[in-house]
Order: sequence, then C-alpha cells, then structure tokens
Amino acid sequence: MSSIYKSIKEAKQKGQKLLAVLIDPEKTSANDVLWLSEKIKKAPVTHILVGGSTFSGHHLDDLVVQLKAYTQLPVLLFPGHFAQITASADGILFLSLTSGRNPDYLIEHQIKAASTLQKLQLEVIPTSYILIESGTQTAVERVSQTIPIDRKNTDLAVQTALAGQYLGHGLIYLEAGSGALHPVSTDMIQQVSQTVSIPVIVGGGIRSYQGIQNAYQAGADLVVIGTAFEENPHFFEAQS
Ligand code: 1GP
Repeated sequence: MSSIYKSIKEAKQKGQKLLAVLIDPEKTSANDVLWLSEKIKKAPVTHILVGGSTFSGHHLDDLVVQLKAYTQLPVLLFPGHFAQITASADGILFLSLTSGRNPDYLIEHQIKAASTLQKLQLEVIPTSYILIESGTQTAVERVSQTIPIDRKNTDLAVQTALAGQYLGHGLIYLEAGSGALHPVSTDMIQQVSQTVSIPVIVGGGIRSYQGIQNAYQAGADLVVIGTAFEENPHFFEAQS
C-alpha cells in the first residue's frame, strides 16, 4: 500500500479525522504561498489539495514546490484536466467522475494522463468523484457537462460509491462543488460511509467549524475546505 493512502486508511481505522485545504492555482500565485502557508500551519490541516476545474496556467509546479517547502504537508493534485500534473506533488487523486455519464471525465482524461504518470514518482490514488447537486450550478458541473446526483437521492449516491469500491477505487469523494450553496447532506454522508469500507472525502460548500464537525460526525474521514479559506484567510483561526 502506498504511503499517503496508507496514512489516510490508518487515520480512518483510528478514527482520526483529516482536514484538507484546497488551493486553486487559478486564484493563487506562488507569491501568495508564504503568507498562506503561515495560516495553514496554524490550522489543523493535514493535507493540501491543488487543482481547479478551469486552470490552464503555467505556475502549478512553482506553487506546489513552495507549498511543500513552507508547510511540510503532503500535497495532492486534484486535477480538473489531464494536463494538471506536476512531478513535484506527492500524489494525485486520480479522479473518475462516476456520478456523470460523460466519457471524457470517466476515462478519457485518465487515458491522456496515464503515460505522464508512468514517468513520474507520484502516488496515484484512484478516486470515485461523485458530484451531488447543491442548489446552484457549480464549475465542476459546467465544465464536465454532467448532471449531479440529486441531493436527496441517497440510494443512488450509495450505489455509485459502492460501485467505485468494487472497481478498486481507494477513496470516495462526495463533492457538492466549489462554492456550493448546500454541502452534501449528513444523511448522504452517513449512508455512504456506512456502506463502503474505503475512506470518504467530503467537500463543497462547507463554510464553518460546525459544518466540518457535522461532516465528521456523519462519517466523513477527510473534509475539504476551499472557498471559505479563499475568502477568509483567517477562517481556521476563527474556528479554533
Ligand atoms: C471543491 O470540495 C472542494 O472541489 C471545496 O469546495 O470551495 O466550497 O470549499 P469549497
């Protein structure tokens, strides 16, 4: 078993909850990393995700190198596109958008990324990426041109997650989408996490300490915070 994934599994087994901050390279320059890292280091953040639905710039490598240097935290790529790969990260969430029926996001981007990944030392973590409707059209929905799962259709979310586990995925990511109006419901998190045995990531629209705790209590193993930290760099201080 690989190292970052192994540590996520071990944390799950011990009931230790994990917290990731999502850095969108489209909104963050390498110059921001020093002060952002100071904020991140004071927070109970365990992982950094880097990626975005629409990013196509050239500073991904620089950003990741500096985030790793300043925070010493594991940096995982969270790509919106097959070209969002850099050797300097520790690993990559190798996403398949299994809630959707667009072959580009189910397998095409993955095929295009495969030979690049073969040459690199990145830890590749196969991940079922499950988009849940959240009250507004999010960038993932717009860019992937897929229909999210209805937020009340817990059965479909559970079946999709289970199929991902049977396909051999190592993680389930329940995603309401960045800036979601409503996060994934605690009922859905609970049903999914009680059904699958692999770790469950939950993100999208979580904007408070209570929101993080609600997700953990429902069974999330790792919570992702993006917009709340982007909009308020003091977010984590305000929560402690
Ligand atoms: C988006 O799950 C992440 O992919 C985080 O969402 O920006 O709403 O925190 P937010």
